Amino acid sequence: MQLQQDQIEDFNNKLNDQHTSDFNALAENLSKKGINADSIVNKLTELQVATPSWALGTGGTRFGRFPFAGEPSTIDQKLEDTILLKNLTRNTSSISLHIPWDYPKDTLALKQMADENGILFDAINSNTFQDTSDHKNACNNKSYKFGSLCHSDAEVRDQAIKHNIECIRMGEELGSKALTVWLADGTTFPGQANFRRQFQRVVDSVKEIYKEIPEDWKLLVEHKPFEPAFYSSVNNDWGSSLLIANSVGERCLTLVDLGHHLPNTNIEQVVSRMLMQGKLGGFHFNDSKYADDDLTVGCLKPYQLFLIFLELVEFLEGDEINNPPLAWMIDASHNLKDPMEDIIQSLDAISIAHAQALLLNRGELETAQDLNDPALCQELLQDAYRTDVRPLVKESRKRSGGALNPIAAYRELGCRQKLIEERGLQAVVTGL
Ligand SMILES: [Mn+2]
Repeated sequence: MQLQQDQIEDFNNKLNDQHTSDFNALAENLSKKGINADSIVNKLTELQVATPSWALGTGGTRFGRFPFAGEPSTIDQKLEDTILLKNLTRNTSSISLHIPWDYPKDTLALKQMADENGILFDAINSNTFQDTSDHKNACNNKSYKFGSLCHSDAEVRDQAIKHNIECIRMGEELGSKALTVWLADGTTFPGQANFRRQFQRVVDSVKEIYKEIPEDWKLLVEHKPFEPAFYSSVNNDWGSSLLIANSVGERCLTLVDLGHHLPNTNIEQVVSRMLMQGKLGGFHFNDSKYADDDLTVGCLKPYQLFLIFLELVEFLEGDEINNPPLAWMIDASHNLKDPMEDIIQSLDAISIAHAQALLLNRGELETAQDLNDPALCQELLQDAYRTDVRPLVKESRKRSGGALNPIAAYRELGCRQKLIEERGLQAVVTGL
């Protein structure tokens, strides 16, 4: 389904008086602190976050899958949903594909449809963590049961390398500029494999893939401490990820997924370290309580998200950090909520944390840090965090043609109902 711009305008008209009054009041308060609200609004508009194709439908749980009606069952329908999200929020204008879940039948036609709607293709994701029934990621007809790029069998490694190269070629046709490699490689039991040999094989394999990366591309490596390698993952933490990136080459960078850390890891410090090394490639935003729960961004730890954004804003605003531009992506899974509403909430949480981080007076903080005044440092952080920045986020959406309240608009305009009418109650998304 396609939303017309006048549908969004009509929706906004009903909320506009209240919004204008909220925005003007906040802008006036901020100007007393020397902060220009318009400048923050522009920065919020500039930050575009990719929609992951696999999050447009319901994800599976360990015990089953409870599909949401009207899910996109083709790549064209996933693109349609991304266009809908773009029109409502104006904070997402690209889609991140996952191969072979999103194997396009006709890449040129898909690219044309995306071009016509102003949608770009973000990082393309390979998959060597499962044996698919169509064997589209398994040219040598080998199983990934005991790993892929780390495997003791050279033919399995060769197959995984070729799959990644195929993803690069597909991504080139679509205009993508990055390949993301997440490996489930590792061991489930102690002694099952040699840590050093497994790691070396992965580094050597990633080097082979890197040779095929076009000049204007990046190769992103994503770490994760476990699952399904419950005893040891080859790329288990930021340190291993950085080792791989440094061994492979300049355009091989690390990708931080907020759920891929052991509990209580100081993720904002990891972000700072990676930026300092010029090795942060991008993000997978989500939230979690226990592990890689892939919950809605900001639903549990909004203060952590704010602290991460302080590091990101230091990079975006400053000139001391020499790191390439970042790939901003959501990586979430939805079991209960309408996936579209969940992604809208995630985009909203990202914009809010970004706006809060932009409010921090960095000069005052630096002075307080130099004076060893932790109480004042906390006051400054929390003054920014506790400011209700929602009028700034709404203003950014309004100026760029989005809905002042995207979830309310999605519901009021009957979007899910229309998707069900078009696709049926039983439509099930491709993927896990
Ligand atoms: Mn991820």
